Amino acid sequence: MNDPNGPMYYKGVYHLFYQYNPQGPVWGGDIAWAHSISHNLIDWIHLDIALSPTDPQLDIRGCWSGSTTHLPNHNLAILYTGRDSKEHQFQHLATPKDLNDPFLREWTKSPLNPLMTPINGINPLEFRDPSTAWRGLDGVWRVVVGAQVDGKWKALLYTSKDFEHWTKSDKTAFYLFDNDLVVECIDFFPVGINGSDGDNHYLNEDQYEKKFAMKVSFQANKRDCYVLGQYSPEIDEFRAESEFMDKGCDLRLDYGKFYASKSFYDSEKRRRVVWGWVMESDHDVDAHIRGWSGLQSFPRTIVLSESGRQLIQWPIKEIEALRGDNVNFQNKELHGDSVLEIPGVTASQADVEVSFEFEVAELEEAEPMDPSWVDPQLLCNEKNASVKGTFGPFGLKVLALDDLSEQTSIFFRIFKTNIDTEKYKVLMCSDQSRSSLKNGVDKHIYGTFLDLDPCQEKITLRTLIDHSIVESFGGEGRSCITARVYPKLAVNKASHLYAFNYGTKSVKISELNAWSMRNAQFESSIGEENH
Ligand code: DQQ
Repeated sequence: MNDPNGPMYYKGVYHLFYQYNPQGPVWGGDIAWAHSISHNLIDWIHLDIALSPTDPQLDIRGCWSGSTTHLPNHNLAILYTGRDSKEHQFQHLATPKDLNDPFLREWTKSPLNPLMTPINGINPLEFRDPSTAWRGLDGVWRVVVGAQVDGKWKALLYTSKDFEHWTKSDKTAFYLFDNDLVVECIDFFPVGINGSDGDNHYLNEDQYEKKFAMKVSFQANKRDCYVLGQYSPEIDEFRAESEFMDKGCDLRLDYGKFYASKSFYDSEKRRRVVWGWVMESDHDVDAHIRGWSGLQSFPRTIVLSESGRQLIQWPIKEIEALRGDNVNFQNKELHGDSVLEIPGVTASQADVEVSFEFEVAELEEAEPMDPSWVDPQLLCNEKNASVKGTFGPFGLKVLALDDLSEQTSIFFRIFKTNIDTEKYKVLMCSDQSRSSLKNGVDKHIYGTFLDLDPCQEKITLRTLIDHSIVESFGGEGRSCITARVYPKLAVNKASHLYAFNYGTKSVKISELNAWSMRNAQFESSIGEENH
C-alpha cells in the first residue's frame, strides 16, 4: 500500500481507501483503490477493491490518489486521478452504486469522465491528486489539483455547480509554488484550536474567519509540508503566512517517514483526523520476501496550536482502548550518563508517555546554540544519540537489545541562544543509526526544533512502538517523527525499553506511563455477522 485515499465517516462507518497494487508487494502500474472499513478506527475489515483501472482512455495505467466529498442529500463522491494508456493524467468522478449498502462496497465511474483534462499548458504527466471539494456560500464547489503548468508547479482551482461539470478558475493559480519540486496530494482544510473548527463539509461565514492549512507532499524529498493562512472565498484567494521550505525551518506534519497524507472531518467526534503513508526503508527484494510493503500511520487528530503558529497532532483517543499492563512512576531523577530500564511492559508493542523537567536556574548552563545550526536534521546527525552534551541527549531507547547494540533513540537537547525572545532551543531527534544490525536498510537520523520554552513547561514525549514502526510526538504533539526500522535481534521478548540521559546535568522524569498494547483486529472479508 501507499497513499491513504479519501478517508471519510459515513453513517456510523469509517472508510479508508488506499493505493494498492493487487499484482505484487511493491508499487505497480495498475494501482487501484483498496477499501477498508472500521467502526472505531482501530479494528478493520478489508473489503474488495473499490476502483480498478479499466479504461485505456481514462485510467488503465492506474487509479491514482484522490479524495471523497460529502454531497447534499447524503450523497458521496470520489474524485481521483486516472492515467490513460499514454500515462496522461485526468481527474475522474465515481459515486456509490448503492447508498443503502452500509459498507459502500461498489463504486460507479461517471460516464462523463474525464471531468478535468490537462489543457492550456498543463503538463499531462503532472496533473493529479484532487483534494476534497468544499462548497462556498455561493453554492459553488471548489477543488484544488496539483499541476505543472508551463514548467511551474501550481495548486489549480476548479469550480463546479453540479459536481459533474468542472471549469478551471480564471486565476492563474490558487497557490503558486516557489520551488521546482513535484507537488502531490494537496490537502486544504480549515483549522482552529477546537477539533470542530476542522469541519469543511459546508463552510460557513465563521469558518472564513479562521485559519486554513494547505498541506503539500513534495515528491523529491518525500516530505509532507504545510503552510497556514487566510482564505477569502469571495475572491478565492489563499494568503499563506509563510512559504514552503522557508529557510529550511519549514512546517512539516512529520519529520520522519510519513508521506502523501490525507485528512478528513469526522462529524461524529467533531474532529479532523489525518493519516500518512509510512513507506519502507529497505529494498524491493525484502518486500517480495515479506509479501507486502508500506503501511498507514496511526490516525491522528489535527488542530491549530494555541499560539496559532503551527498544527498539533495527537494519536486518536480510541488507541487507548488497546492499552493493557501499565507501568507508572513519578519524580525519578535521571542522573547524567544514566540508562534506566522500564520493565513490565511488552517493549516491542507499547505506548509510552513521559515528561521531563529541569532546574530552571541550571538551564543557564545549557550548551550555547550556534546560529549556523539552522537545519535541525543535520544537527541531530552531528549530535546523535551517543554524543554527550549538557542538557541532553535525554529521552527513550526503544526496540533495544539489552547490550544496546541495537536500538532506536528518541531524544531531546536543550541549547541556550543569545536571542531575547527565544532564550532556549529544544531539539528533538529520532536516531535510527543503530536501529538494525542488518545491513542495507536506511538508518537515517531525523530531527526538528520544538516550539517550546523549557522554563515554562515540561518537555513531553509520547512514543507508540509497534515492532518496526516508532511514532513519536514531542511537546504534546507539536512535532512528530515517524521511523520505520528493522530490528534483527531486538524483537518480541528480546526487545527492551529504556529512559536515558547522556547529558552531564540531571533531568527529572516527572512522570512516566508505559502500557503494553494489544493487537488490533483485522478481517479480510465480510462475514455474515457483519452484514
Ligand atoms: N502516489 C499516487 C499519486 C500520488 C503519489 C500514485 C504520491 O496519485 O501523486 O500511486 O505518493
